[in-house]
Amino acid sequence: MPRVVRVGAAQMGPLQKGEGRAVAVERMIDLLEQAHEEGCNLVVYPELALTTFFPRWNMDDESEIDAYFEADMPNADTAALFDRAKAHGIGIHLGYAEIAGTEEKRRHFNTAILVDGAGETVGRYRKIHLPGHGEYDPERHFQHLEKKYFEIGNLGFPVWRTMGGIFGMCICNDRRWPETYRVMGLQGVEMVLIGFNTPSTNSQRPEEGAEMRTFHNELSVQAGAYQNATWVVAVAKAGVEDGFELLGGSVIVHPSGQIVAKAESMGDELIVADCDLDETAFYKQTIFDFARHRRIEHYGLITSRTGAEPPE
Ligand code: ING
Repeated sequence: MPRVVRVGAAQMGPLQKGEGRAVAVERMIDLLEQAHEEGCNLVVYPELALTTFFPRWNMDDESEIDAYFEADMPNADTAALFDRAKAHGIGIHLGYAEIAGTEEKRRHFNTAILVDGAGETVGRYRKIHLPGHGEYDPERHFQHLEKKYFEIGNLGFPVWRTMGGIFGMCICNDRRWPETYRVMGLQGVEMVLIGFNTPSTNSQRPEEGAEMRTFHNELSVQAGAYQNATWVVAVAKAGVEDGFELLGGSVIVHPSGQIVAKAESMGDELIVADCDLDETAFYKQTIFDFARHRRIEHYGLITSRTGAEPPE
């Protein structure tokens, strides 16, 4: 019996700074209803799906910053979405800014949550590869202050047995780093769920625009899928937020590395694919049979050295 998951990648269009969570949740529920009509078992929403991509703004006031974060998930703002998903028996993934810890020591993470079709929380992931910079940079034509607002994730790259397979998560910039997929690949992952908010241009090289960034997006997720014999679902928040454009191009990628579905718009758009998790087996048992082919005795630098050290 093939283990087919009908996945709905729920790309979202822009969320303006002035738009509250209710706007996002209402649109997410519309996408969920579309997914239900198309028979989806799982819906994947973007990174930071409930608010505008606020790391583009330089803020110093703690309450202004914390207004973008969620202390609980689900919560009063998202309960309707979680309840509707459970009622339809659909699993969901969504990214959000998480406040954790205690009043004395509040911790801030860029987080994703996975919930199964019974409404049970399967697990959480906290973004490890934080891009951008930690202080206001006047040289950039827009800010990318994830290193200012988030701590490095402290949950590693876990995978979970759920919904008939082995699922993992990562977030946005994580998808550019091969280590991300390999750690999950070494745990037998069969589907990696990714949300992203990717500016369409490079804040340090304005001539690097959407075409190159789309190429790098697809290169990264296709390589990650193929080299670890896993499905990858990568879902954008897209479009122009307060004058700043985010890349679209959400994709569903087969373990062969081929793109099987791709969003065409820059707005709210559901793309659907029947993902047979058993189609990972051929690659895991042949070309990427890690146990047979990997030579870890030669890989020491990967975990013993952080930055490149060229020869003298
Ligand atoms: N955004 C971007 C991403 O990794 C980025 C940042 C874009 C880094 C392009 C390097 C190159 O897609 C987030 N939120 O990580």
